[in-house]
Amino acid sequence: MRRKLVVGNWKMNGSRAANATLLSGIVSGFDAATAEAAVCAPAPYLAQCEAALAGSPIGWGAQDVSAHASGAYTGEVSAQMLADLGCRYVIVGHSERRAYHAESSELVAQKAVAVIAAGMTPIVCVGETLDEREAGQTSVVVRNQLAQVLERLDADGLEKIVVAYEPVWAIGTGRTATPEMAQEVHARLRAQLAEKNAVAAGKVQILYGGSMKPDNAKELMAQPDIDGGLIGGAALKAADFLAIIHAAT
Ligand code: 3PY
Repeated sequence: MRRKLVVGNWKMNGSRAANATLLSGIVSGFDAATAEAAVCAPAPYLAQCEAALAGSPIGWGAQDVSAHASGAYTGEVSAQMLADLGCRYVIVGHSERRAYHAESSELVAQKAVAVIAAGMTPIVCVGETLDEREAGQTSVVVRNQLAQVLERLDADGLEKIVVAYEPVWAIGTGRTATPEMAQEVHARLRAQLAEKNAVAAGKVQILYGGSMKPDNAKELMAQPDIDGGLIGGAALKAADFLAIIHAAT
């Protein structure tokens, strides 16, 4: 039985003062019996997350990572550095990175492998644009994005990833896939994982992302292959984030 996982993707938001309020609100209202939870903060605030969340079951993580281990890569942050800061998760391949930083699925796969090698869990994002959906390409697009990661993993590695399906047209737009639309893609992603290893596929958490909010979270997470959410804007208010976690029960 897979536990639900709710991860806040803060994107490039926050300040020390705002994070302190947000983190203490989440910690005081979180009930570990409901679901697993984590926040993915901008890199400069990871140490603040470590301090605020130490001793709490809530995990923290980063929103990106270098595919390289170390060396002359100015501005980059390695997986080992994130592991050193206590990160449990690293988001890789968010559509904003694919779109604004031209990240290919191959690079995303290399990042996922680096994260696993450093002992953390990559949250591998896949998703189609509106044009791709309207052209009937959704299945092909998300399959190809995930395939690059799966090629590099054995059954052991497969169990160490989380997948997030985030239709690009639903990110930051207020539009959400219907629970049925999301479930259809999640089921296909799980079938793709099962082609590699059926037992491991049954354990992988597949999150939905893209304008998940307190008022649509329950319906989405009630679907058999939706194992939680990767939350954007609603993760910036403790009450909303906690309401989404609560909806996972
Ligand atoms: C959103 O919901 O806006 C996201 O991109 C979550 O990652």
